[in-house]
Amino acid sequence: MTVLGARSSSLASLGWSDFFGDQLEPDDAGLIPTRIAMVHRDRLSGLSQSGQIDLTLPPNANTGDYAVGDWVLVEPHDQLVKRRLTRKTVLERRTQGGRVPQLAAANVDTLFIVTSCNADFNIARLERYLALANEAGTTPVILLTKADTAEDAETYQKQAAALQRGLAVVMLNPRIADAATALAAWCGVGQTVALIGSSGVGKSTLVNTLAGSGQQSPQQTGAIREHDAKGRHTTTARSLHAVAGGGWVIDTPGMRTLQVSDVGYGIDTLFAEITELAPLCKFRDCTHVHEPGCAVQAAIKAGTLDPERLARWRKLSDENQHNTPVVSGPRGAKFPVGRGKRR
Ligand SMILES: Nc1nc2c(ncn2[C@@H]2O[C@H](COP(=O)(O)OP(=O)(O)OP(=O)(O)O)[C@@H](O)[C@H]2O)c(=O)[nH]1
Ligand SMILES: [Mg+2]
Ligand SMILES: [Zn+2]
Repeated sequence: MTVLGARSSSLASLGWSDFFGDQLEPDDAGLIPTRIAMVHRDRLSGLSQSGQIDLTLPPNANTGDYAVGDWVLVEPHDQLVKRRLTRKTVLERRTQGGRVPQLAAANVDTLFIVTSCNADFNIARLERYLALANEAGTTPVILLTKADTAEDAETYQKQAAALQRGLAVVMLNPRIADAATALAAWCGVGQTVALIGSSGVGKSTLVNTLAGSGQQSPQQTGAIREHDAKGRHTTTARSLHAVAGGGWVIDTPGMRTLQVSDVGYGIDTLFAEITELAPLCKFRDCTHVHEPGCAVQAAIKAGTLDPERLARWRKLSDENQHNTPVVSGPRGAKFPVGRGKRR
């Protein structure tokens, strides 16, 4: 099955940059830089300058160790993956009950968080995606689909735009070519975007539109259930696709739940208006609940901070703390392990 817009490309147009070039050692001469394009349960395929390659996994390696978008160095005679290069960004998530984070995509510049103007739209869930994007070091953009089926699409747009400072929100219909024009700024040559969101919001439909009419639609799409707007999990694997005249887009299967862990930085960025007030509280370890001299509670009283936003910040921060493994440092001090980036 060909899932990729087969085209021979320069390394730069595949998303290669000095960040990866600087990792090459003299011994690596002769190995082929290859971008992981599809991860299956038992095999990997990649894209190099000369096109698509089926890759051979090194002994004892697992396909789960690789993410779509990863850069690897490949032996030319047997397509063996010799080495994976350090990631610029990585999107990973913990599934409910799962201990090992699942890799969603790597080396992504922009994360398109896709939601529909219907029962799928959920502010607390969008905030989870935003925390994940911020933590990973990717720029989040919210894409609002199915405005054509809603009467009050602007209300959705307003609510989404209020979730984070400077957040771009784009209302579009993934079924028409205008959608590609609206997203062109993020899809330039060498740029990589990933799509994330619930099943049925139109991610694969958008991939097909971004791929352009010049090639066969790379992705299958599926109708949603009318009564609750839920999708049918049509996409089951992650894959990389060429955007017509531009960069690359990663399609992912619709998510049911998103647990956060190790996204402290992502939450601080998302809730900047709360993060900025905390240093003004009287107590350094203020929980912003009952303490005297609390700048956050003062802002609530003054009407400059939304109490519901504070409640959601608390819930997400608590969950993050609960899910983030800690190690004991010197004198028993606890600090979180790792930062979720560049691995
Ligand atoms: N009316 C309308 N329908 C849309 C729009 N965007 C997508 N659809 C339809 O929504 C359905 C689901 O689209 P998909 O692209 O398969 O959704 P997905 O997000 O890839 O879903 P999974 O692969 O299950 O995660 C398809 O029938 C699309 O034609 C839109 O803006 N308006
Ligand atoms: Mg899909
Ligand atoms: Zn406080």
